[in-house]
Amino acid sequence: MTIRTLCFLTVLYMTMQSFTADVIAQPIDKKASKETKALYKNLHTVTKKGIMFGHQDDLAYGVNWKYEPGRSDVKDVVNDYPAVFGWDIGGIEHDKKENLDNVPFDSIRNYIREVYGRGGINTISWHLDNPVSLGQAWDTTKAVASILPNGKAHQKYLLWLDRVAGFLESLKTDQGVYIPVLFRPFHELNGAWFWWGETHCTKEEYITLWRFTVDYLMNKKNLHHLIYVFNTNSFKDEAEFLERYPGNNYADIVSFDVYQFAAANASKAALKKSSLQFQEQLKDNLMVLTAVSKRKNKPAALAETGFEALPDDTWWTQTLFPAIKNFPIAYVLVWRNHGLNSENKMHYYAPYQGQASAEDFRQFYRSGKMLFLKETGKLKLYQ
Ligand code: BMA
Repeated sequence: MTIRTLCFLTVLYMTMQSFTADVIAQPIDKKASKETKALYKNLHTVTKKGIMFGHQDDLAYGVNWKYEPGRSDVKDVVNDYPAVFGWDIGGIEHDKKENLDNVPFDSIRNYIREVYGRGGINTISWHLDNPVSLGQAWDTTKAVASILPNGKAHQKYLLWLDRVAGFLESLKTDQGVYIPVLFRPFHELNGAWFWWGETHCTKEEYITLWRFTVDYLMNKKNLHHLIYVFNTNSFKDEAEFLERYPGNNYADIVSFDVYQFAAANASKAALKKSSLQFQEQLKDNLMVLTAVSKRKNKPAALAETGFEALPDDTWWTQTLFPAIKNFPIAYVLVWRNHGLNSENKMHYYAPYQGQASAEDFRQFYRSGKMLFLKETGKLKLYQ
């Protein structure tokens, strides 16, 4: 090979590399901030290192405590924080001071700043009330068509979006840098429990709502620090997963939620059976998700999972870990540690100090595959 050919091939190779990197790295928002673009690129590459662990409302409260600065049930167990922190802004649409789970929005903003400062990731969901009946997100009175352009409640929806935008706009550092957020609105879209769920609106209505929302936040409100997370509940096949996908120009991350359930006081045998069923469903869905993720060049995530009150003390190493470990997903997030709820039932998904699965969670932590904040803090996810 002549020197000229060699030079030509080297330049060609480098150009192709940078082209591939470019294609991988771009969020749907062409004007995404520098930090948002960097985070998005890193969500693609983090899978080479492992799977980030996430927890909803982690810094706000845990089982038997609330609002203790620096505390986290996860940290109490493994001496490290999660890498991903979930927050919910349900209630912001009414300009409330607190979200639907009574966490003050001012505190959420501060936690989000804290997480960013430590190199962690914030994700926001929105359990917004039903805009027609004003019942909660679980009130399935028909509403989607009404809030679309020309619908009766469209102006109300714009006001609600203005309030969402106001909160998102306020997520800045002291230096005025916008803190990137993985925004996951209208989640679990193929379920029947939310008013935006599959049985309560048509495919066209859902997609129009999604696209309208993204366009409004991005172009009307000029928010350029959002990474949009498309999210279903568990599904039977790829066709179901993608049925209401808004298109490659409208989603950055593909994800789904799935929980394990078992009867109260289930026997060991019943727990085993439920674990096997859960693993089968999870692996089957992750197979589809990661194939879609690869094809579309969009990072994948298990956006919510868990087994309420962790009745299985080896759930982390024997159920969750074996099911997820071989899949290239950016993160897995478990739901909130509320503690005793109004129905006198324990509602939590991460272990706390002394909880039966705590030792198993420490093993899960030590697997080397799961990434927590000490590790992701070093990865410089925003650069
Ligand atoms: C649900 C439960 C509810 C909560 C809602 C929004 O899964 O945890 O108690 O209000 O999420 O966080």
